[in-house]
Amino acid sequence: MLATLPVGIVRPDYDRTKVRRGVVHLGIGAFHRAHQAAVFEAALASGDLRWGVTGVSLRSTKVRDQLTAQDGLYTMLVRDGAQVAAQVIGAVREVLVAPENPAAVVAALADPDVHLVTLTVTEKGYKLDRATGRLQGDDAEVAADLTDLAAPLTAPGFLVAGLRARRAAGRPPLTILSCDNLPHNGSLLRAAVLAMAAAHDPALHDWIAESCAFPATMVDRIVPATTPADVAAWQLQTSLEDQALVKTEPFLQWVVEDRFCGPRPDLTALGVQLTDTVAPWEEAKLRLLNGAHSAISYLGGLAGFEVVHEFVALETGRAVVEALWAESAATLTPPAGLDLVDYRRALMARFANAALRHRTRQIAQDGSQKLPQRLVAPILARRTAGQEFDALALAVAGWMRWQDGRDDAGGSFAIEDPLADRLTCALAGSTTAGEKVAALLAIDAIFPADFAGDPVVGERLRYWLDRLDREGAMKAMRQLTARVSD
Ligand code: CS2
Repeated sequence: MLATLPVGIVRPDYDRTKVRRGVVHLGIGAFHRAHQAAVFEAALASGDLRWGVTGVSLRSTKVRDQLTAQDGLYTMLVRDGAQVAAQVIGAVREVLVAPENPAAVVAALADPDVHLVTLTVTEKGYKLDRATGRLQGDDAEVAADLTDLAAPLTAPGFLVAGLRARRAAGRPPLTILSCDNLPHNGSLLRAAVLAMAAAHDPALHDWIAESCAFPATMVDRIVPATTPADVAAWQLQTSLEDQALVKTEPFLQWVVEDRFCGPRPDLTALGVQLTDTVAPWEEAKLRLLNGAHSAISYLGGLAGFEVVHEFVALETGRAVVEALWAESAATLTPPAGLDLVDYRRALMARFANAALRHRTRQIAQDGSQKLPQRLVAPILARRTAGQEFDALALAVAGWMRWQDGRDDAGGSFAIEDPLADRLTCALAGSTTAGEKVAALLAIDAIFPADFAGDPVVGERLRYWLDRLDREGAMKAMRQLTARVSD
């Protein structure tokens, strides 16, 4: 691949044969390849060759097959409107497919050269019950891993098996960085790992608790799924067929709690922000960027918008996003260095980046896992402060309406959500907005009791769901934004 690369494309200029394996990444999707892997690539490019990545796919063979065929190399296209910058990334040395060879994953985690583990396993990959904060007892994979770790199935299971092997071999502990969009992701991951370890070996549990580090992180970069059209367009332009190509925006942010238990690259020099408190960064990003994303995905998806930039190109779309931001921003305590006015302005420009073609359907996936931190938490904060929350309520009602599996034009789609069956069951027999809201609010894995039991919340959700049911998303959004500008 490198030999035939057109000029002008940044490529690894370090000796790839000398790169060591310093990082194991669980969940090697497009996001990792355009975010953390790009940072480790910069570490390698700076001459620190300790930070090659072993990627692990917990399910499918796709990324492994694609990357193996290209010696681990892939193109990262950074698109900003009409401008494109291309970089070939060489940081990923290999990809393991966990179900094919779980022992290889455990061995990688136990490798003495490995000091960092990063994870993008999505919200559902932590296998934690939101209501109790415990491992999901009714999950078959969790149950299997709690019994036997010979061939783990879950991310916490693999981590515990790997740490057990490290400890048995007298190797140093690991710093394990959750890079998923969850508040307090470090402590959540730590809780999942410790619960899994406790079920197997109390001494291992104590060793992990005392010596491993689980820093909280906030990760931010918009990385839409690569489409066959992206691959074809790049091939037409360069004659290179890159099935593992990723596309992204110029923006990249990684805020990491400064709590490591071993070696790390010079993260500050690589643009990573090290801090004592990630929470306010995380909260601002979850409520503003991700909250607006979810609102756009449901309301926009219902109204027939295929991609995010088309939604914000419309005045009503932008006004809905601004109304939601006005509500959510007031619930935040921004950290020093974060100006919310600038942040919102920059965010709108990022959403408007037409070259990304970020699909609303992609963002709509796994809503049950995303709603609590993105939309429910700011509503709760506004209720405590006695403030209105119509934009946020419309967004949650949009998610409720989405569960019909049918958009406003009658087009049908599948609900992609780990709780899809539960959602369908809950809604069976409900016809009115009131019945649907009551049925969905009863799911405590999504809605905490103080939210579900708040009559004002129930009333606003019924109001907006009824509007969405009767008149469609476009009219409901116009109604919301007309009120806002009153
Ligand atoms: C999106 C995120 O799909 C989604 O839920 O909101 O993937 C979003 O693009 C990233 O968090 C941006 O950093």
